[in-house]
Parts: sequence; C-alpha cells; structure tokens
Amino acid sequence: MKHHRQISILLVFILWSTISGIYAQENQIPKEERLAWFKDAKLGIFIHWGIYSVYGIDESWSFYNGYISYDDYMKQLDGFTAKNYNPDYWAKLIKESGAKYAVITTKHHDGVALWNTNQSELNVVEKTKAKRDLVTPFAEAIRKQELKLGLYYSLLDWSNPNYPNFIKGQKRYESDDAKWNKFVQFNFGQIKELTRFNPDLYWFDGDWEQSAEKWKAKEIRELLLTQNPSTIINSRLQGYGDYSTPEQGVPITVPHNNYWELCMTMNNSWGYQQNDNEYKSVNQIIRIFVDVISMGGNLLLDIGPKADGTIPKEQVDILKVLGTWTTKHEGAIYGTIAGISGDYTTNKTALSKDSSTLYLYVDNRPNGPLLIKGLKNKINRIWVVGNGTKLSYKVVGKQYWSDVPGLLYIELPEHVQDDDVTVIAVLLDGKIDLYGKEGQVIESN
Ligand code: H79
Repeated sequence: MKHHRQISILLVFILWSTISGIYAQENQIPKEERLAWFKDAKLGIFIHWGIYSVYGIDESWSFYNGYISYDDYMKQLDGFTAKNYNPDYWAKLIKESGAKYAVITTKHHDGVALWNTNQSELNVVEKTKAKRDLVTPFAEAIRKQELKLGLYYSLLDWSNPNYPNFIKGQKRYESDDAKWNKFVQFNFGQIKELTRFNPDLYWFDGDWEQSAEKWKAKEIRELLLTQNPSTIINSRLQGYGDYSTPEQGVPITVPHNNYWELCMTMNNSWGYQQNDNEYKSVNQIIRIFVDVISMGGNLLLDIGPKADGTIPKEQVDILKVLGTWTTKHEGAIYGTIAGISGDYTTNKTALSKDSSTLYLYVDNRPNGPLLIKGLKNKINRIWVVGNGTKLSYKVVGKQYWSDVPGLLYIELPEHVQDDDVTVIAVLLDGKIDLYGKEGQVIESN
C-alpha cells in the first residue's frame, strides 16, 4: 500500500516536471516583456576585437575574399597580445557614451574564439600571447557598470575542418552528413559554453550560409531560452530570432518589425584598421542616432580596439562627445517610441511612451519658427530638453468653421540651440491626436 502511494507520487512528479518543462521552454515570458529593456535602450556599443586588428585588415572577409592567404591571415595570431586590455576602462567608456548595452565578438567567421573554449584549440588562450580568456573579464566589467551584456557569435566557422565553406569558391566538401553532424555538435558545444556567461542578448551572424534546419536554429533558440527565459536573440538565426538587424544602411522608412537595431561602423571598418581614417563626425553620428530613434529603433555603434586592447583615440573621442549629448538629452532618448509622420513636421520626432510628449529633433539651423501642423491637442508647455528654456509658441490660422487644426509655430532662439541636434519637448494635454484628413473640403462638387 505504502509502496503504491510512493509510485503514484512519483508519477505525479514526473507528469508535473514534464509539463512545466514544456512550458518553461519557449516564450514563457511574452516577447514585449522580454524585449522591454532592449526597446528602451536606444544605444548599444558593438565591439569587433580579434586577430584582424594585428595587420588592420577586414575581419575574416580579407582571407575569404582572397585579399590575403589563409595562412598569412592566421599569422596574426602571433601579434595579438591584449597586453593593455582594460575591460573596466572599456565598460566605463561605454557607460559614458550613454549606451545601455554592449555586444562583443566572441568569435568571428575566422573561428578564433576570444574565450577558453574546450571545443577547439583555435582560441586566444592557446594560440596567442594574450594567453587568457578575454570574455569573462569583459562580462564582469559590463555588469559592474550595470550595462546589458551581448555576445556576438558567428554560426559559420571558416576555419573548422568539418565546416563545408572555406574561402570564396573553395569548399571542403559539398555534402557529408558525418562531417556536418560533427560541426553541429561543435557549434552546440561552443554555444553552450557561451551560456555560462549568461548574456542578456545573443548576436548571431553568418546564418546565410546554411538553412535553419541545418543549423538546428530552432534547437539553438530553445537551448538559449531554456537556459535563460528572458534572453534576447537577434534575427540572424534563419527566422528564429527576435529583432531585425539592418547593417550599415539607415532605414528610409520605419521597419516592419517593431524591434530593430541598426549596426553601424564609425569609419568604414568593423575592426581596427590603422589605414581607415574615414570617421563619421560626431554630428553625423548624432543625426543618424536621432533618425533611428525617430523610427523606434536602436543604434549599435561599433568600435574596433587594437591588438593590444587599447581603443583608438578617434573612437574614444567620439564616444565621449556622444556621451555629452546623450547625457544632456537623456529624457528625450531612452524609453521613447517612434514619432509622427514627416507629413506633420519637417523635424525628426519621437514620442514618450504614453504619447503625451512629442520630441522634436532639430538637426539644422531653422530659418524661422519650427512648424507642426495637424496637431489637435492643446499644448501644456514647450521647452528645450537639457536646457530647460521655455519656448513661446503660437497657433495660427485656425478657422472656427473648420476642424483642421491651426499651424503650431514654435520660436527657437539661437542661444538655446545645440551644436549638433537641439531637442524640443512639446507637452500635450494627453495622448497625441493628429488630424488625419486632407484638409477641409469647401467646394461642393
Ligand atoms: O561582423 C561584421 C561583418 O563582418 C559581418 N557582420 C558585421 C556585423 C558581415 N559582413 N557582411 N555581412 C555580414 C553580410 C554579408 C553578406 C554577404 Fe552575401 C555574404 C554578401 C555576399 C556574401 C548573403 C549572401 C548576402 C548576400 C549573399
């Protein structure tokens, strides 16, 4: 009798753990909740650090495209020292820029891992003078600054002997299930190792070379979400990610996916390239940033540290000046949502989450008062963000017999204007209410 009871308790337990196991796996936390911090973050810093910084050439692509031989590319292992690597300084600088998260390349397409992986000898601990895991101290430093941690990982690995693709036009094999299965095992091995860092975000790359089925993309997603149900995955997982990642090109219209992030270099390179001095100015970067914010996205701005771990001065300077602007305007950056259509004003705009404050980003010296048309709300107050100056405004041309709102003109004196982008807050009497018609029709047909 007692024995029976024990068995039924055991059965109930097995049933319970199976059911809860299934529920724990996928999407237990709704997407909006899981991606809430990401949606509010607006700025992240991308870090491309690898042996390609030794010669200062394109990360992985330089050998893939045949600009350097594979063997010569790999000679860079000898020059990668990380001698002056100071992750605490990196993290402080990232914090100072106003970014809320950082994404570091744990392994690029060249297959060189920045952590002490057990899956392959091709890692900086075993093959370079750095002789240590570089990801762990980075993760710790990032957490100390209360930033979110993102790990970049290339699904494809052009160095792995079991991976089919090697260099452009040269494959190791066309089809070989045994080899491919070994590679998948290796990939899962490395990804499992990365889960030990418990990142807030996984940034996959290189998914285009294989199908979801071959990568076992669904299983990768399940693995990551089982390990941490609140983690986020970028879109480069053949349909199994959470948010889209336009690369380099600023979107022209608001992307369809409500969650997106533009990744962009400061010059024309992801990694450190001494020869590339074509840096965007801080002014250009800030203007791109507000463009992204106005469409409800994030900017993931890239830096490329040198082989010894120092961050090039040009990049440090950009991060610091950017930080001055983001600090001054924090109220009009974090937690905002996409603004209103360009039909209503020539300025880029964003809205507070409750849609009761409209932010205007003035990225040119205006020729006269700023203009918003079609705004039905009453206005409570208008001021310059980060400066506090109250601005005078006037509603002009409202006709008592028409429901078309008047033209809202806002005076913006020279002395309150920012050198880069001036931000104006328009506090409305409630949720924004825009006139959606063509205008009052007067003529009868
Ligand atoms: O790590 C940086 C780059 O090295 C990597 N992503 C950033 C963050 C990257 N570079 N290029 N790409 C990703 C996309 C490459 C697309 C291409 Fe293709 C691969 C162009 C040609 C081969 C896939 C297949 C897209 C078009 C054809």
